[in-house]
Amino acid sequence: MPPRIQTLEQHILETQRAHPAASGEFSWLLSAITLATRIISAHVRRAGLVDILGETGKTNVQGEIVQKLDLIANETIATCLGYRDNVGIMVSEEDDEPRILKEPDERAKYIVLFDPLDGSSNIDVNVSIGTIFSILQRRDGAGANKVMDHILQPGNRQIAAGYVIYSSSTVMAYTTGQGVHMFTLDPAIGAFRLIREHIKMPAQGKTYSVNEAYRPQFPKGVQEYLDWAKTEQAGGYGLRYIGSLVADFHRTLLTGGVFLYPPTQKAPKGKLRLLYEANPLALIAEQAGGAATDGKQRILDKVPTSLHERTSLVIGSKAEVERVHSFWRA
Ligand code: AHM
Ligand code: MG
Repeated sequence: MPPRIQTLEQHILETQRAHPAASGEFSWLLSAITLATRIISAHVRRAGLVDILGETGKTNVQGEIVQKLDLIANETIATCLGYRDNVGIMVSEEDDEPRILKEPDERAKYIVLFDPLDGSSNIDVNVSIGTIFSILQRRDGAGANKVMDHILQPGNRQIAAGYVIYSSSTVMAYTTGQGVHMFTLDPAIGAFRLIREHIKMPAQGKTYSVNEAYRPQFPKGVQEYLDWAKTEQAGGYGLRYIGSLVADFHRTLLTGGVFLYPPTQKAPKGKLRLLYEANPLALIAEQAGGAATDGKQRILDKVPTSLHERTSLVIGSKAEVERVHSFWRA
């Protein structure tokens, strides 16, 4: 018999079948995300041929320059999710405020948070970029400030998370808390095909990934770790830094090592966003046997206090994260 082709949608349905209480609602929601990322991938592949490269001339709520593809990706995801009646709220890194599709209720129980195009400063130079998503369920007994109560939940309450990397191929990794599974978009059939199930991040790995140009701005302990990594005693670490979180994380997930974005003088709380970047990747890291902290505590235990909250991030192989902490504790 020829080898079996298993698409992402089949994989989700089969995983759900193992849980008789599952209603299929969740796979309906995830199919909106996979559709959106297939559309974004098609745009990315044609960038340069049509007028979608470059800046829009606008800055987002975080003061960052908005690229044309940022906007396309944001609206694509919003449109695809907008047709799913079980999504109550959408929260995007590119939007000032949450988009409330429906007051979350028994039916519209999902809250989807996403970074539509991570690493977008790399778009114009053909470096890998990605989409990151996190899914929460509405919170029972939310208080007066209901919308924010539904959104500002710690990462350990995520019911799913994932990312798509638009690179030499388009790859999606996702978890629903039962391991991490990876799919490659087959352009011939327009579907994500299963390539690896239950991915395990190597327990250690001799790669550190950090924007070392900020070294003088890092806390002393981080500087000491970076000094140690270059010693003979450390045993030959290499540095890899793409400057696209999804790409740096994808490499770390597959080959081990550690990615760091510590606090700097310019970004004393770190640069990366807790809700759309750190939380989803932390869930994936942990599900693959890795670890993720902000230098002080587990990322997944952080209770967010605002929508676009930033955090420092140390993520990767367990032993390497611990090694960083042996030099630095925030
Ligand atoms: P973005 O979401 O606006 O693209 O910003 C996040 C990106 C990450 O992908 C990457 O890890 C980081 O910014 C790079 O920052 P720096 O250029 O300071 O090294
Ligand atoms: Mg980002």
